[in-house]
Amino acid sequence: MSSSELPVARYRIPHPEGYTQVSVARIGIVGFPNVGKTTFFNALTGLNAPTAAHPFSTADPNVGVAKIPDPDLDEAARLEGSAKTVHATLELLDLPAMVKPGHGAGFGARFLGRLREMEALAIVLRSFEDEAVPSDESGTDALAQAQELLVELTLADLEVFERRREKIVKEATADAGKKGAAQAISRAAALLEEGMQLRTEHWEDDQLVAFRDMAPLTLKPAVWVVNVAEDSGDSLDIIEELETLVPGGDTIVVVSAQLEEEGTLLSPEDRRELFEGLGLGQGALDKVVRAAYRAMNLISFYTLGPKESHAWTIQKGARAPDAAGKVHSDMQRGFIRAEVAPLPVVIGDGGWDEAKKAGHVRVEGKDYTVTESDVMLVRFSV
Ligand SMILES: Nc1nc2c(ncn2[C@@H]2O[C@H](COP(=O)(O)OP(=O)(O)OP(=O)(O)O)[C@@H](O)[C@H]2O)c(=O)[nH]1
Ligand SMILES: [Mg+2]
Repeated sequence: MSSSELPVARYRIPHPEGYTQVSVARIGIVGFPNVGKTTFFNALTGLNAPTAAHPFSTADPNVGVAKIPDPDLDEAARLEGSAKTVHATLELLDLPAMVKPGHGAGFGARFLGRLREMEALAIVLRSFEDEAVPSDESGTDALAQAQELLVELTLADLEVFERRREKIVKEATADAGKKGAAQAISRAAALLEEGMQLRTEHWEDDQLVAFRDMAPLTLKPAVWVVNVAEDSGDSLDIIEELETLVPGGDTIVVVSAQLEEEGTLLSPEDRRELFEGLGLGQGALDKVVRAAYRAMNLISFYTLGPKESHAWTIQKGARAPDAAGKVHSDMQRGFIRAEVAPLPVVIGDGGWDEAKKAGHVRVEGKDYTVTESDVMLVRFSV
């Protein structure tokens, strides 16, 4: 698996209006026909969108929500006796299949616009063999599919960048203020022409802003999902080979989408037993969701209490008042200070009050940068 330590911040186009404008994290699922995209979508969302053993069974996108697994939140809610537990979520979009080069016109290309609205991509590669599920439109060679999809995504971006380059280079001759943007767009177009993914390059914030309304697909962090047969276990060879092919910082996970979908029907205990028996550990869904979350540069912070224990999503680097604003706009407006302690410490102490007694709760002001797993109690006045 690619390292989670790699900087991912640069993939994100900075938002001029700041952190509070960050919407829900959205992931688009892409891949060739019959690779298990919808099966994977169902496994993540617990929904029951139709799947079929014939290609192009998905003609319209499916939309759903995946709950981020969070055993620490569950444990904290238990300690606080919370009436309700609210997990962080991801929004998923399951798209009609892309078409292999030379296989005619398909649905996929028509939906690339929808894909541009996503914060990250989950690219599904078929590695399972199954006579009942034709593979003519995809093949079962995950590496070949990855290579072809990298090309498709690059070409899709190139088309948009070439058009923009022509326009902005002209405009920049009359308007010196557009020179920087014209240069950035020209450089990006040249890289795409060479077949490079834009996320493999370093871009300054103002250059990323110049790309903003094109929402380049090759700038989005990707999670590569290798869909293997049920009895394959963790196929490490595929991961190693794929790592040489995909941009550094992308994540690779191996799943059996079918098994994961079946797993959603079992009790948590039975599911664990099944997965461990097959050498799949916790199952891959946790891995996928977490990887995507990390790739989008998002962190969780928590509010705990008897009414509700809640995991909130915010962009890395956000300050305490921005976090408070996620919970309630009044809390941001009237922010005075926040009491803060890491969730594992709170759990170790046996709850928030106990953590306070133990002297583990700090007081932070409005310049405090929220860190992963902070529990926050906001003091405010409006
Ligand atoms: N053996 C096996 N079959 C699978 C696996 N994942 C999906 N399938 C089957 O493959 C067929 C296609 O799955 P879908 O999830 O519909 O695939 P898709 O990529 O969404 O297909 P399109 O929407 O048509 O592009 C279905 O019959 C699934 O049951 C798997 O891991 N192993
Ligand atoms: Mg489908």
